[in-house]
Amino acid sequence: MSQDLFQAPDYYQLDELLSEEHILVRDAAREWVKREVSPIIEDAAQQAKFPTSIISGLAEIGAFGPYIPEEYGGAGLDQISYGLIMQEIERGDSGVRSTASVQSSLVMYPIWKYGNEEQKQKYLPKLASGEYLGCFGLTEPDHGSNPGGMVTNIKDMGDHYLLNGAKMWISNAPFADIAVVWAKNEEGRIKGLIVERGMEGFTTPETHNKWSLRASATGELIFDNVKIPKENILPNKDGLGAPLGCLDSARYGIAWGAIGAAMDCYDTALRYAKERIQFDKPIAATQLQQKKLAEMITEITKAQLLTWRLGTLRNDGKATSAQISMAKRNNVEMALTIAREARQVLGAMGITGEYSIMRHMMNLESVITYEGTHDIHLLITGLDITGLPAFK
Ligand code: TGC
Ligand code: FAD
Repeated sequence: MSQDLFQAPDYYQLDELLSEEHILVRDAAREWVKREVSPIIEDAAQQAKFPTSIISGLAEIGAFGPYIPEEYGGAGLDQISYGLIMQEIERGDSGVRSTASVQSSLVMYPIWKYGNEEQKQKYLPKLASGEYLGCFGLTEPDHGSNPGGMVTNIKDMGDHYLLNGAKMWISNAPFADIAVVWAKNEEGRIKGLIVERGMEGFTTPETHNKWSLRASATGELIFDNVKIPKENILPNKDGLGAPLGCLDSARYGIAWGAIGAAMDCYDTALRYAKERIQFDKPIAATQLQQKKLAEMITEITKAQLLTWRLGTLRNDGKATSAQISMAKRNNVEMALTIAREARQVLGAMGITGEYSIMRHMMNLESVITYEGTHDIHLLITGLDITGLPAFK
């Protein structure tokens, strides 16, 4: 990729809504992305390799457990800082943000919220420092949008559980040290458990040939009579609400992250349009390109306001799951639309790896599918405003 010249748009002076700490955290993440992610990310995506060299940097900017208390190795930040970190990382690449989201909201969060003190002490500091990487196994080959139908199961064998089943489409699976896995017990109740790499019967084959999130590793989790020690069960919450609670936190981070991808596409397209001369004038001087750019900044600004407000609601413990769904759905669609428009502003150059836009566009095709598809989030809003579930 050519030099990272990113300048963040702030059309409504939203920085005035941020505290000094928010700006410090955001700027540190922004600088780190420019320095450590932008120079290597295109290559990593082209080669379909997760860039392991950035793991310690992610830990240093607080991307692993931003809101987890410091006593467990987290950064102890608020929800706005968490969101801003996700925004800046996804400005670099959605796949890198995925790794941070999974580690923070889908692995550290359930251990913090549903684990006992021993589990928190054993795993959280190592996850915060990046010594351990984790993954989250909810989706199965036959149960994606409907995780409540899962067939992965545990059987009580007295001194341990026996785990059988398979999970699919799992971010970080191929190299994760631990997996937070959701499985049904003999009564059909969903339980969370920590599966460690090296346990006999546990394998994590990689999923190849993706056109999206190529810098993030995706794989399966296969459990063939895996013996799970009883102390690896998360004791403090069960039922489908337990994994869905983790998803609230991750979906919130994605709502911010998508703004980052959109800002990068807009900024790239604006700069290109001002520099590219056709018919003896910059294409930015044409009404058609101005329409695209003006609509992009309008949608980014609306998403920034929506998401900032959601962050303040989360800081006050007042955000609902349905409000989070609305923001995830709106912002990812907004980012994808902007990526497609921005790609066109660059003409043929837009399809090359010289610019980040096409990579963002392809990444966002996963982001609009995972953590609840675009349709599912619409149905969650529909349920919230009518009281009538339309899933089944
Ligand atoms: P339903 O009957 O509505 O609910 C079952 C129980 O869960 C509770 N609940 C929630 N709790 C916390 N947070 C939420 N967001 C919740 N939504 C529901 C609910 O109150 C109930 O509790 P209880 O005590 O009464 O049992 O469940 P349903 O089976 O009808 O399904 C509802 C639906 C479709 C909304 C849900 O299944 C859903 O969200 N499906 C989408 C699945 C999904 O998002 N999968 C994501 C997998 S992980 C992933 O994609 C990671 S990608 C990471 C990356 O790389 O960044
Ligand atoms: P399906 O559920 O089969 O849906 C197919 C289509 O049907 C979609 O358009 C959907 O919107 C629509 N649909 C489904 N139900 C309804 C309905 N009731 N009404 C109307 N339309 C409906 N999962 C994890 O557990 N952990 C991970 O780390 C993880 N990482 C991922 C990484 C990547 C790159 C990808 C692509 C996925 C990842 N996932 C992960 C899985 C992801 O959460 C699922 O793909 C997603 O929840 C959708 O499930 P599905 O793909 O089985 O689609």
